[in-house]
Amino acid sequence: MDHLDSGQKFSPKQDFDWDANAQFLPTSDSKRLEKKPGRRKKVLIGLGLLASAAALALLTGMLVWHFHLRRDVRLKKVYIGSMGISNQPFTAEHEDPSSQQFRKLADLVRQQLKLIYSKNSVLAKYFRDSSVQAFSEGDADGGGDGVVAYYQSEFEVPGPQQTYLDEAILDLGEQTEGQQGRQGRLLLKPTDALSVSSVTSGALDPRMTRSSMSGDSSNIHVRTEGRVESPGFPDTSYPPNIYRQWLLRADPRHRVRLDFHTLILEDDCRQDFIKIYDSLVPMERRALTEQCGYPHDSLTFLSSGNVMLLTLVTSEEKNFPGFRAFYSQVPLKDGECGGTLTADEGSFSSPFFPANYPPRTSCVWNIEVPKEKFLKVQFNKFSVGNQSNECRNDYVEVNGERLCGRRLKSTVITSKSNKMTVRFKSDASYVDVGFTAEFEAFVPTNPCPGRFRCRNNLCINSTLQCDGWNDCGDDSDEVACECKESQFKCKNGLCKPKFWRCDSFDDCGDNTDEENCDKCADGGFTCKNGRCVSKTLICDGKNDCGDGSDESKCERSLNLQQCSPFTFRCADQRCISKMNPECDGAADCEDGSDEASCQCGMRPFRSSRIVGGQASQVGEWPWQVSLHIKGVGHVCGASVLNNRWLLTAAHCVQDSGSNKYSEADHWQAFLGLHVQGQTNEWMVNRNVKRIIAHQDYNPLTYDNDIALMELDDVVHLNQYIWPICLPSSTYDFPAGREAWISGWGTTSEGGVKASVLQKAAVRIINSTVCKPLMSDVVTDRMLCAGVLKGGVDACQGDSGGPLSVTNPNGRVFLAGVVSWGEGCAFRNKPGIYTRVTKFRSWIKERSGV
Ligand code: 4AZ
Repeated sequence: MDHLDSGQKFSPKQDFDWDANAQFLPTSDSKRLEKKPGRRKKVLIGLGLLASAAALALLTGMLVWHFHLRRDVRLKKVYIGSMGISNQPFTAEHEDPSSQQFRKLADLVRQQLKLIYSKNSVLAKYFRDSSVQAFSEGDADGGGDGVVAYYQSEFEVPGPQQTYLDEAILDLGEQTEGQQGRQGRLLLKPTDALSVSSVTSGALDPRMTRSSMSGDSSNIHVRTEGRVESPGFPDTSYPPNIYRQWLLRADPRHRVRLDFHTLILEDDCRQDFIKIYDSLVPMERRALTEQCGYPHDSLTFLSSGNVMLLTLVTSEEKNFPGFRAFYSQVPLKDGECGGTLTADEGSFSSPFFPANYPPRTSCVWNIEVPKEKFLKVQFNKFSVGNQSNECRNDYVEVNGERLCGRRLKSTVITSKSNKMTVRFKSDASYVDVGFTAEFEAFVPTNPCPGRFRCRNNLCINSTLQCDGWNDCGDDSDEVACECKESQFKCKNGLCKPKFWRCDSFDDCGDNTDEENCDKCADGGFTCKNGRCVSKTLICDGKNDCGDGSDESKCERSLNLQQCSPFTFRCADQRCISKMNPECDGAADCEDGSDEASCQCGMRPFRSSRIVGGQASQVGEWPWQVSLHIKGVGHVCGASVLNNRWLLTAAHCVQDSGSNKYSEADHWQAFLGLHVQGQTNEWMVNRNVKRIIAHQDYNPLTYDNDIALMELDDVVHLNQYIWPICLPSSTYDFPAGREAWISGWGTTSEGGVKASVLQKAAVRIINSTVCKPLMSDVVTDRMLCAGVLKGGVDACQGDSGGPLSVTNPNGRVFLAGVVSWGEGCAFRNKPGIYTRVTKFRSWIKERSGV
């Protein structure tokens, strides 16, 4: 950048320097001036005039520079676009930029662009040159056959005129886009041959134009399936400062399909991101998605036509593993979505669900049932565009009412006739997962035969009415209820089970179930041992309760005179009053031991079945292990503690009849595994050298259900194999805290085991709430977690696996080991886990970890 361009001349700093110069009089003069006042006046006047003249000259210079010279400082602006050409056939040679056909057509396109720009005074004045980047088969929307040209045009514009140029380019796109599909709109003299059906143009994403980046692009035909990966994947992180493009083309009348298998980038999209376009140039109007970080939504994308562009931009900052995606093509079919539905019930979904729907798609479902019936449609999953602009981009329309955005609860819409029309429409950019819907005919006088009808028209099992759970989603099954003896009445009138009082959860919705829980009088603190002390004594560094519980949850870490079961003990045996100080990023112990051994619990490179769960991402649970019995397959889960030791459940390693599960050589541990039976580059398996089940494990009660496994050889830790943090014996996992279960267990009780690693979110449940639910067989060495409403739980095959809890610092701690439960995912039957804090010293003693 030259000095004029930088504009620094007029920065406040320079003005200040100029003032400072004007003040610098020779110091010797000041004395003389004092002695001779007449002369001093003259000198002052002279100096004043001189200073004014200098200031005037400088000001004039500045104005001349600003209004004349600076005007001529021109900026280079690059715009990209596509042009639909209906009177040129597309041939395979047009894919090859070095072919004669490519160059010939590119020349015509450049001339055509010049002509288009010449008709606009702003564009004509500042236009420099155009180049054609690629051609593809004609846009189906833009007039069938023909060709689409993708180009880049360069302009040089004086700084202040930039916005006019941007507007002119935008108008150009809008003018012609309005006429898309109108064949043969001649913008060039007939002799110049091109018949342009559409022109779309726009500015390049500024993050793609950083001068420090090195660019590269590849042309891929997706007729044969294959994969694209970020450079270095999976062995190394992607390089810094790159701008990589993959131009993907399918056969005529096919779509490009791109499935991401792994995608782990930096969290900040300003630094690193991928962006996918429904085009061969990175035009914002055709952007399908932008992704960074560690996305959890569907990562399958489809183009509207037969091209797609994938781009990767990286910064010089931290670099992450990157991505791997599989490409393929799918034939474009007429009537791909929508249709006439005449059955009494059925279902339909957005095209390609659960993949993201393609752009520029519209579907119409006409549902018609016998005349005497009405219809209702229930949307279960629903994520269609964004809601902020009145459903103008992507939407579902039912009987004229538009729905869009993300809906977490089911939405039911009824019609007052036997017909219903459902339309789905996606625009040209930014796609989403879409929806699934079920429809049902009903007799108007009895919309929910044998079931309860919610206010939102959902039908639920009648037994669910007034049971304390919001089954309708709008609470309508829980209003106007007579509270039963086992229930209490919230202030808002809802009835909730008594055992939910004071469990740290706002079950009422108005928090009245959590009020007046303190046993101590006003101003009193209830110690863990039940004693009452003044609240002013909390965290004062003294053990006022007698059990230390008044000093256990302090913000600051005070060095305590006395240790207690609720305080953290540093390696030097001194105790501190801060809650959960280990690996929280602050050095609390004087000897630093609270932050030692913290190579755990991070999802590497991040700055950042199970019943009722969902598939996890590759590398999301790098401490998850699959324990196989040789010749049988997956039996239990386990967690990585370090490069040699695993932690699992003791009940996994008990002999059962002729099965000698207690013998190490029957086992094989798979680390870094994602899909059962599918190996990958980073997965390793190890034989087991030694099993140490807890000496007090009780096979009848499942008390002390914990075991260590030593691998026969160390593993190399990487982003897919990483230890989870072990909590100290005083670590607190409070009731209500979110925890995650993961495993390959069955996805329903007695069902089949999952092949892709599953995950589900549950919550820690207060032991006093949990014990009566589980017939009081939960011991202090067990921890309850689950979703009391039911539907989410660990199940057979998840045993031994982790219950992972993330601390505020982003580190993941092992709160529990999957142990047992009464069936799986039943209402009011939480999962029971081995409470790991109770075994911290046992683990240390037996394994050294
Ligand atoms: C099992 O059999 C098992 N719902 C594990 C967890 C649960 C039930 C059974 C908890 O491995």
